[in-house]
Amino acid sequence: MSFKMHLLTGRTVAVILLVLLLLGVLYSYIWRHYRDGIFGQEVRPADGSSSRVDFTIVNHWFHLVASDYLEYQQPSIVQGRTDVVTVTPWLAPIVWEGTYNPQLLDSIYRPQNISIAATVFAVGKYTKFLRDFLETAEQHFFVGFKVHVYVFTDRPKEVHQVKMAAGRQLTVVPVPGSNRWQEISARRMELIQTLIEEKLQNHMDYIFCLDVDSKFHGRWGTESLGALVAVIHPGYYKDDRSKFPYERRHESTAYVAPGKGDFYYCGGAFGGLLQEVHRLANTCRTNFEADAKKGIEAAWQEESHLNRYMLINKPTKVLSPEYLWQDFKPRNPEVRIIRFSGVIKNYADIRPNV
Ligand code: 5GW
Ligand code: MN
Repeated sequence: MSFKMHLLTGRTVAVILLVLLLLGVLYSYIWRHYRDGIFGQEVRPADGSSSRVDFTIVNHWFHLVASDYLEYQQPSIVQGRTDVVTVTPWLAPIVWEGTYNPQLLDSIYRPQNISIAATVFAVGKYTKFLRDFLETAEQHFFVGFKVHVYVFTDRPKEVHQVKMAAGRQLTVVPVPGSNRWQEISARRMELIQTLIEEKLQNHMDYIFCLDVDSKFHGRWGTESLGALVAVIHPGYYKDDRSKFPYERRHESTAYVAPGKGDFYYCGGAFGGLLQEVHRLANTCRTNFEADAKKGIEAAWQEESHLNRYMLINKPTKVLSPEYLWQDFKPRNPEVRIIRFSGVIKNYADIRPNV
């Protein structure tokens, strides 16, 4: 033993110590990033054990902490809805009435103190839809949660003052008017991107981008939360993919080949985590602009780009057509509740002459 000790010269010892020190620094560096960056903020568990110093590493969408006290109906593993499909082939839930327990979900998300941003555009005569949209959002959209609605409009004076519950607020963002829908449409994604970059980062967790010509009729809440959230278009959900109105010209960046496509999603509602929606908005805007340079406008403008995006970047949660119906459509039996629906509008009356 003592013979071996002699072999450890002073230099060897120094090298070993240096390596150990480097490993220590590396370890604490990785741990800090692991804790703060990848897995989100520290959140205390919701089980009342707040005096303990420990914290649970929570990411809103995969670490779900339930209260020990809530009683709820036993979930079944063999009985459930059989009239609709409730999961995608890539295993994202498809949200239908009867597939989730709203009290349970709210009890999971409330202690996380999440905030939800909502954007809505009301350019030109579309301001007339704002009042109903905002009033019904108060009644049905994330009730009991922190909600910040951003109204983008060229007519700020026409924004109706709606009484909002505590923790909920509205911000009017002035934007230039336009007579061209193409411009309004292109700018929507750009404005969403800038809003996330300049105002929302570090303040909000989730964002939903919604059409203004619609009203809430039923709950839209925590069941809709996911990293990337898309809504099935009510007009095509029983159709073969060959009938989906995707952009079919190769020249467009929104091109979807025949024989491809999962669902047809609507442009009137989408959302998710800030970073995911930021990426979506950025991609769609860039593609929209690339098309415009070539003189191409996709079949359904940003809806086409959204569908192309969602084909490649699969949504982690899909909302059934309950989440965007159309008032003129009779309700189908599998749609047990209409939560959000587009109102019937007189196009000649509200749209600018193009
Ligand atoms: C829409 C179509 C043609 C010309 C202008 C518009 C338009 C849309 C407008 O003048 N002002 C406006 O604020 N928008 C925003 O874009 C609204 O938030 C609207 O809900 C959204 C999508 O347009 P929609 O609702 O007319 O499209 P559809 O497919 O729901 O009928
Ligand atoms: Mn609409």
